[in-house]
Amino acid sequence: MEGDYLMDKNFFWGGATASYQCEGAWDVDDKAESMWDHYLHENGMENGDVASDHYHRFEEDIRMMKEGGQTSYRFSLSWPRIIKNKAGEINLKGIEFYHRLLDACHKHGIEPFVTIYHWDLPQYWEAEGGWLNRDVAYAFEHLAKVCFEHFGDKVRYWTTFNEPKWFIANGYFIGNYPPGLQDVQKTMIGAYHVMLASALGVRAFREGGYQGQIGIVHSYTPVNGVDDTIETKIAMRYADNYCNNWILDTAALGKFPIDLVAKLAQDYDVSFMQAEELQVIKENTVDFIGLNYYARTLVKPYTEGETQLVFNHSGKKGQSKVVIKGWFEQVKDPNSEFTAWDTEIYPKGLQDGLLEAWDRYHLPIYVTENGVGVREDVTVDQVNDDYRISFMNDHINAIMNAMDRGVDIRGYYAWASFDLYSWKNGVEKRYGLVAVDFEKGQERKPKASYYWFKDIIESHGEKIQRRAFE
Ligand code: BGP
Repeated sequence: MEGDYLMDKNFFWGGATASYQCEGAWDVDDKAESMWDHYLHENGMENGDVASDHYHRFEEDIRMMKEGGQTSYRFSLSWPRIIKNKAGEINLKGIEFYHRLLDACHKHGIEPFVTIYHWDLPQYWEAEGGWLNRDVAYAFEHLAKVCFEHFGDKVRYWTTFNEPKWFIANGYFIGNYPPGLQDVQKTMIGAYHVMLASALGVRAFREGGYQGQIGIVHSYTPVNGVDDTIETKIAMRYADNYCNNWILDTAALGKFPIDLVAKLAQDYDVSFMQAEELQVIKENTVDFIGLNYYARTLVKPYTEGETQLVFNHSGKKGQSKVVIKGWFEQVKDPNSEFTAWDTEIYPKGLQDGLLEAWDRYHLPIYVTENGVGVREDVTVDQVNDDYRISFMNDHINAIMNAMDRGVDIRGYYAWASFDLYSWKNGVEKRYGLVAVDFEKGQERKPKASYYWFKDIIESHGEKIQRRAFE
């Protein structure tokens, strides 16, 4: 095939994490409670109180990134660790923690790639309605300013939000994440406030004249249809608007998809969209986009029945279902392989998605998460995760194929740098390049994939086994 593409030496290779999923230390050093702390404690569920104890072990974790040849680390800042209360008071102990973490990155030559919000809203804001409350968008703007002011000289790559689609749909429409609602009107309001908050963050970044660039991270599920009929094409557009366009169009082009707004306006109230705020969204688009890729969305036209949104958090195959009444139905490709959590393994979707995103937005792209979650026995000397190696190989190959066709891709982050807490799936769903033995004193041991990744990075991608998809 064309092009043995070598990544240039500025291409970022790394892993990603999120504050709630790895830091632990949930009530240490004056950290406030997050909505996830509250929700999981209230419901007596497995939680991230300790997680991977990254709060106390970040030095070791970052040293291992360096030793694994990695050049960048994507992580998020915990809002309730940084801001104490609704009045916006700063917790200096939280600020100092992130200074130590950033210093450790720089000491090891690791470029920090920082997410401002990865889902851990302070509970003091959730108690006021969370993302349904317009004030929260402006509180996010304050948080963003505090972060830029304190960390601006140590960070060159910022993103406002991780995956608006995922935490808004799960929290307000599907109901499997806090605050656990199933309400379309509220989903729309929450989605709007998040996209407004993102634009306010971009505006604060630009007005402050800080170094570097700012983007947004999206949970990208490129849409395919089961056939070429006009009905399927219509279903695909609905699915694309639901899954992707309301985030990427809005962040990159400065406007919500007009057909989506028109469709929703038929049955719901859209008067919460205010002209001055839409102007802020229009004027403050991102410098780049981050795409998290796990799988595509394969759809057929809606046939009958009520909306059904069932997610598999048990790791027992065959439970998930997505039907949105009047819009589309998600289907499973019988020829594909699926994980125990019903995630399709489909590397071609990443290539297709990158080409599509480039075509639509023409902005630099970072693949900000990609990985496979499985049960693993971590008591062995070394986890031989050949399935992860083949998964990563095939997805990096997809990236290289897209680069060969001219897409400007600037980094690849494995999810995750090390094993961590997987939201409603607990810690049994493992994604890390490094095994963490949660039972045995948080012991860290690199998996086979960690060494494989090191080899790939040192070869600048040359050792990826290439193949064309068509
Ligand atoms: C993304 C999130 C991550 C991470 C990952 C895997 O949506 O940004 O936080 O958790 O998915 O998902 P899960 O842990 O649910 O398997």
